[in-house]
Amino acid sequence: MIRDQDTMNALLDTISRFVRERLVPNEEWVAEHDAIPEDLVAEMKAIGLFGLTIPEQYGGLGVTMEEEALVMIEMGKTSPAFRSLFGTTVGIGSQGILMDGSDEQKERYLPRLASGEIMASFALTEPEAGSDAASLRTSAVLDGEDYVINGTKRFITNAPGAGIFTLMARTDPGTPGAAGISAFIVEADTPGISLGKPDRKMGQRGAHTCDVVFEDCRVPARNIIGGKPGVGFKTAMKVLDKGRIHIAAICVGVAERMLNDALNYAMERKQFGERIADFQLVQAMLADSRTELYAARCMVMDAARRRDLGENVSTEASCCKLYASEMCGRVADRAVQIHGGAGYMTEYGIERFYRDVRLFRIYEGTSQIQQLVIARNMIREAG
Ligand code: COS
Repeated sequence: MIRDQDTMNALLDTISRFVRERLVPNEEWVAEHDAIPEDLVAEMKAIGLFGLTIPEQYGGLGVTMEEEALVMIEMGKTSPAFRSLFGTTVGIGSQGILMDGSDEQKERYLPRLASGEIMASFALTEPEAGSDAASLRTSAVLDGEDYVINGTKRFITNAPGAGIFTLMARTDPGTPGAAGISAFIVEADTPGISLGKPDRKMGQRGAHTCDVVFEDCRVPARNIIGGKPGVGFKTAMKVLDKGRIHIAAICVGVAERMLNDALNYAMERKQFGERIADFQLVQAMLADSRTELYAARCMVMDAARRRDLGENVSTEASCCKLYASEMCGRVADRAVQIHGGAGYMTEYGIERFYRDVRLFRIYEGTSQIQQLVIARNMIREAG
């Protein structure tokens, strides 16, 4: 749902210009220095990117899912590390508070997230609990007015800069699986929290992940999201349903960028006396990419609109994440292929995207987890 077409067009125009004029020229610098320049961070805040999904009453832009998808497609047209900087704050880090939090929790945290004063991270994954998220072991034991938290969270995006964590921990050790899990808002400066050393990754340099270790970390019981223990896994799953549409939209944007780069290269590069764009085998790669991209875009927009209408889009979100991330991987592969030897060379930039997009098929649920969610939902509905 688009609330006001003129306002939306103006926002998309601003973001598109920002991406073209400010982010694209800095892609190499970011990859080389593994950091995003402070002036760009300030500009992202000024545009409102950190508050994109946070309701206007808390100082955000309060975009709908359809609007969010359109913004993410634009943001996708540059290095994914830029999106990652605000992605956890507008996405998986904040949405649990928005969906299930109390009014007091919303008032306390959302305005500071919306302004970019603090960032939010989502702490679900553990060394022994990745795809099988419900097996997480981090414990939260009630002691007076507080829960005492112990455990390690792994590969936590934006943890080094986070002001708060949306943390999933087991409050009921006697209940295995999902029902014993609660979601907490944990302030990052709480004593007992330490960060692991920064992870060294295949790609997305400039986006930072690390372990977050909780040792006898005391968190007030009132920081359980919505004040309800035992429903944290469901909160996490609802957050991920939305996050999967967001990631799929990013995949569409990055694929558009890579395909555009490949097309431009194919129209300039000459071999056998002709532009390589005029060779049918190259055209096949361009055409297949365009077709798959169009399909992914249609899927994302449809799922986003349905979600805005209040439908349960768990299946559609997984379909989008599965298809768009796999599509993005295929487009990256073809884009490198069209560039030939240049595709393998750092200076052309396309090999960087090839490495960057590999993550999309893994995080916020691997392709295999999406397949599992889709098939399970089908079976449940048929039964
Ligand atoms: N929305 C709301 N509730 C949901 C839900 C959703 N999308 N998906 C599951 N639930 C509920 C279920 O209804 C169930 O509740 P009841 O027992 O009351 O019925 C509960 O959550 C447990 O669900 P389920 O039995 O399906 O859990 P499983 O452990 O079998 O598996 C998967 C769940 C595999 C789908 C889940 O662990 C998953 O998504 N894993 C990937 C995790 C991930 O994406 N990690 C990335 C980290 S963030 S980068």
